[in-house]
Amino acid sequence: MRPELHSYTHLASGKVREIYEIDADTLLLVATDRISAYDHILSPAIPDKGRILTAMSFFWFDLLEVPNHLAGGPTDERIPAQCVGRSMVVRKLPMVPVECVARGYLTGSGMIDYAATGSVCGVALPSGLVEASRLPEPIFTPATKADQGDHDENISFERVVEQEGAERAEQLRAATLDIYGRGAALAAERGIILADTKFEFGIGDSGELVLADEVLTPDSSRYWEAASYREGEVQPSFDKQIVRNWLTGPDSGWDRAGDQTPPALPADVVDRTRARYIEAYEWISQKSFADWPDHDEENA
Ligand code: Q0Q
Repeated sequence: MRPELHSYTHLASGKVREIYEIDADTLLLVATDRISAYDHILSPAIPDKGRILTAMSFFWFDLLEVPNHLAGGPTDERIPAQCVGRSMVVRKLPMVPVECVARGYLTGSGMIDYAATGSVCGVALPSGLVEASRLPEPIFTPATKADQGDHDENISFERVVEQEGAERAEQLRAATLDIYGRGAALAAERGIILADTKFEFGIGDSGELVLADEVLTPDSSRYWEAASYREGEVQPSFDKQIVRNWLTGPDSGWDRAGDQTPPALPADVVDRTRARYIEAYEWISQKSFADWPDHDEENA
C-alpha cells in the first residue's frame, strides 16, 4: 500500500514541480504536467509532461554514472500512487546555492551579455559571434538563484570563488562542463542540440559534489532540433515552439507585451506539444515512453 501524498510535508513549489519531505533524510520531487512560457504558467497542463521529463532525468542519471541524489527508482514504494512515474525519491542534501549553467551555444541572457561586453559571466568570447553561434568550446556561466518569477542573475566565476571557495568553484565548473559535454555529445548523435543546461549540485557526506534536481530535461535545458539549426537566428524550441507560436500568433488574441493571462491552449496545441516531449525522450533515450511507469491504480 503506498502512502498518501498528504502524509508528506510540502516544502516548496517551483513553476512546474513540487518538493515534499518524506523523512529527515529523504525528499520527494514531483514533476507536474504544468508548462510555462513567457513567464506564465499556462493552461491546460500537458498530459504526461511530468512523466516524460522524469523519465528523461532517470535516463540521464543512469547513463552519466556520476554521484547523484537518487534514493530510489521510478516505482519506489514511498511514491504515492498518483505520483508514480513523475517523481524521484532523493537524498536530502545541503545544496550549493549556485545555478551551474553550461553553454555550448550563444543565446538568451548569454547573447545579451555578449552583445554588451563581448563576454558571458566574465568569459571573453571571440568577436563576430551571432545569435545561436556555436561556441568554440562550452563555457561555465553560473548564476544566482532568483526568487520564483524573477530571472536568475549571471555571475562571474570569481564571484563563485568568493562565495564557495576556489576548490569548490573549480569542482562545480569541471563537473558542469563534463556532464554537459557528455550529454550534448549523445544528444547530438540522436538529432538534438542541447544548446545549454542548468545543473544543481548538493554536497555528499564526504564533501563530494552530488548531481541533484532534474538533469538535462527540456525544462532545465534548451533543446533544438539539429536538422533545423541555422546560425544567426533565434532557434525554435524543440518542445515549446508550438505553444509559443500559438500564443504569439493571430488565433490566440493574446498580447505578450500586455499584462493579460494567456488564454487556454487549444487541444491540438496540447496534443502536438505532448508528442514533441515524447519525441525528445524517445530520440535521446532510444526507449519507448509507453514502457515508462504510470500512476499506480492498484495501490492507490
Ligand atoms: C532541492 N530544489 C529544487 C526544487 C522546488 C525542486 C531544493 N536532493 C535535494 C534537493 C534536490 N533536488 C533539494 N534539496 C535538498 N536535497 C531541490 C530547486 C524546488 C520544487 C522542486 N530545491
